[in-house]
Amino acid sequence: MEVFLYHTPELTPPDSLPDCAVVIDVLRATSTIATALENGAEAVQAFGSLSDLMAHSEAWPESLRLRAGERGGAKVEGYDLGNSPLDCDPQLMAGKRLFLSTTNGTRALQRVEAAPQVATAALINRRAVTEFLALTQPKTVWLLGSGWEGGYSLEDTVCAGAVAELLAESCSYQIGNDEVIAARALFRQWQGDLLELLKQASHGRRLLGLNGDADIEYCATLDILNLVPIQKSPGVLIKK
Ligand code: 3SL
Repeated sequence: MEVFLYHTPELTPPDSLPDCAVVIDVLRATSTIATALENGAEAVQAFGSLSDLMAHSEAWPESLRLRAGERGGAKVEGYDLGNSPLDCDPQLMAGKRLFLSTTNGTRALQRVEAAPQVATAALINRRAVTEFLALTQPKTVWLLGSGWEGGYSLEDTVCAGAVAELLAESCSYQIGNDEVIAARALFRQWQGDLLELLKQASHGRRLLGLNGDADIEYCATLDILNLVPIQKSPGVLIKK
């Protein structure tokens, strides 16, 4: 297994895909996806654009769907939910399909949706995703950060480092690029205070300004969910 890290979809090699892509958007899309599935959502269907989300979700029975839209950190007007994982409570999620569009995370998913295997990772389900990689041993793995509007995200990098660090404990793998080494070093430096790192990150500060303290605290917690969101058809993620 050879593991690469790309900080944003824009930095991935063009016209290329890995055997397994692991999309990361700690704040907050992949934390929300894992939480929604853990709490009973039938699936999460991700869309880059809000208009596509509206068009596709219209065909789904109203009683079985929830629309979640986020732009710039805020809930999109007229949607059932924004992108807070803490809104994904079991009563609301049970049996529903969550139609989700966010600023960066769902765009990152779109970039790799044609890969043979697509999963999502966040700090909250880091161990489950790592065990999945160690078990399935894909030949090439991309850890793909979502970033923010084409730029670097500290919180996605530390999560990639957390996966890469734990993976090294359970199997040997080849390091595909320098980004993996840097991410592991970042995780080693901050593993004792991930909450503080997330609060210092630029998107963490943006969310703090939007009263997102509780979300950040939740998203900074390692290994609390034991599931891997896996793509079953393009853009549609289910619980593994
Ligand atoms: O960019 C994204 O995809 C979102 O996760 C951003 S936010 O945390 O909902 O603001």
